Amino acid sequence: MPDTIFSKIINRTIPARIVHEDDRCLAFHDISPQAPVHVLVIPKKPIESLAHAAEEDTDLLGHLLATTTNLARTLGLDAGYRVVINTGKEGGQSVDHLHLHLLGGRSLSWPPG
Ligand code: DGP
Repeated sequence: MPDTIFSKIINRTIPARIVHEDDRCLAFHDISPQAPVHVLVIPKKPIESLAHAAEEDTDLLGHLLATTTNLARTLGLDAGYRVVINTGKEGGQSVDHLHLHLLGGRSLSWPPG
């Protein structure tokens, strides 16, 4: 998988406002926030998209979700939040490194565009 902007954030080649890091994932504020809280949670393992996750990534996917909900708690999103994984071209994915969007801090409409 070719390098993406997110692998550069992982290896600190480019800066980001990091809110969480552990051995398997990194979370940082989105550069173009769509809500008062908009954080991206990414695996350190370079997985291109959710569609590219393999059976062996099942624990990692669970860890990403658990990390996201822990962050929602620590960021004070007690009234609710949304977790989005854009996948592929028609899914609106623009960076080819799996990422979870954590959005909150305002009332979110549905359905998305
Ligand atoms: P998606 O469209 O689902 O692939 O979302 C990619 C997100 O990544 C988008 O909301 C903007 C964010 N993003 C792109 N480049 C950067 C960057 O250099 N730094 C940060 N923090 N976020 C970025």
